[in-house]
Amino acid sequence: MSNYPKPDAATLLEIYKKAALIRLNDERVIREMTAGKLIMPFYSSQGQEIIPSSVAANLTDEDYICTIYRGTHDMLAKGFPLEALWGELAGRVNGSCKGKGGPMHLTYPKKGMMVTTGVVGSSMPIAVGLGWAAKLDGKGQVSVANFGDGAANIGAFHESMNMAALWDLPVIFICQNNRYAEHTSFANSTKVERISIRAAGYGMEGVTVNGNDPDEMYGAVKVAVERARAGEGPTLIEAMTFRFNGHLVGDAAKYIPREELAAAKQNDPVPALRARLLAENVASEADLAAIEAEIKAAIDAAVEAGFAAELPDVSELKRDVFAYDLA
Ligand SMILES: Cc1ncc(C[n+]2csc(CCOP(=O)(O)OP(=O)(O)O)c2C)c(N)n1
Repeated sequence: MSNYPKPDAATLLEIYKKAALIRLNDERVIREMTAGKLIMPFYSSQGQEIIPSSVAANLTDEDYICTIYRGTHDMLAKGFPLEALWGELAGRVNGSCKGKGGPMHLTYPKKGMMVTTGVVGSSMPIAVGLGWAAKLDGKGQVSVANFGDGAANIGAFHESMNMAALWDLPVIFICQNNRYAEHTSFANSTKVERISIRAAGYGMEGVTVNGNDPDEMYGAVKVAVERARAGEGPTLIEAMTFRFNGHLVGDAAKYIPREELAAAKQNDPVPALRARLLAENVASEADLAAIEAEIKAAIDAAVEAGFAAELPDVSELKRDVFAYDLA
């Protein structure tokens, strides 16, 4: 692990800004839901913020990402505009999919955010297809597939890994191992101790890192991105983490032992990174407070714009479903 390139101070601060945005936004979504203003399924990513923030620090707008229903953190880290997000959550015309996609289908192709899918495991074959396209285009783009530990037991995982390895595709598989798939613990569903060892079975690089540690996470992704851009093929990164909330809002998560959850929250990666920035003099308390105030103001403005916009017209129902217009 220690051989990985470490993020410099400016990169570390960028990672924190994204992690703070994701956390504050997630909290705000849950608040609006609890107040009855948003009625939707929402899969909180609290606890997993450092993973996408460290991934995004290695990507450009031209690189592709695919993610799952628990993917608002991946999308925000890659630069999803807040107003387009809140328009979508509120089901309004100013949403990224004109309010027709909702929280489980966030998409913003202009910045490489290609798909958010509710079908477990399906982010991987789509990312492989995009990786293949990137290889044919020859512009050096990489394609990232995000998924959970449960998804690593689905057929699409194995097919995707095999094809990406066989064709040396520039794909990075990021398994966000948050220890629970819906209500099933990792130990109750998976025989191997580490998902990353499966990479060897397909002839690709595989590594397990502490996904809550920005040094390890940033460094592992940097190496994988360089390998992919150089035409040396895919990497599987298993990022160990923990989700702080139930599977979705409304699930009390009784299946997670209280001590396990308490220990994870004790090591909350967002305040930990904040404390580190202060300790290493990367930023002062005043700097961080100003950054957080700016983020909160941007979220406030996006929430307001989301709720103020109109609902899509019924005539929109059949639009944007196929490449050609059926309406
Ligand atoms: C193909 C398929 N099977 C089952 C489901 C129901 N389901 C939704 S989320 C989920 C758990 C997946 O857990 P994991 O891949 O670990 O991701 P996490 O939710 O922990 O981020 C299941 C079984 C589904 N959406 N799609």
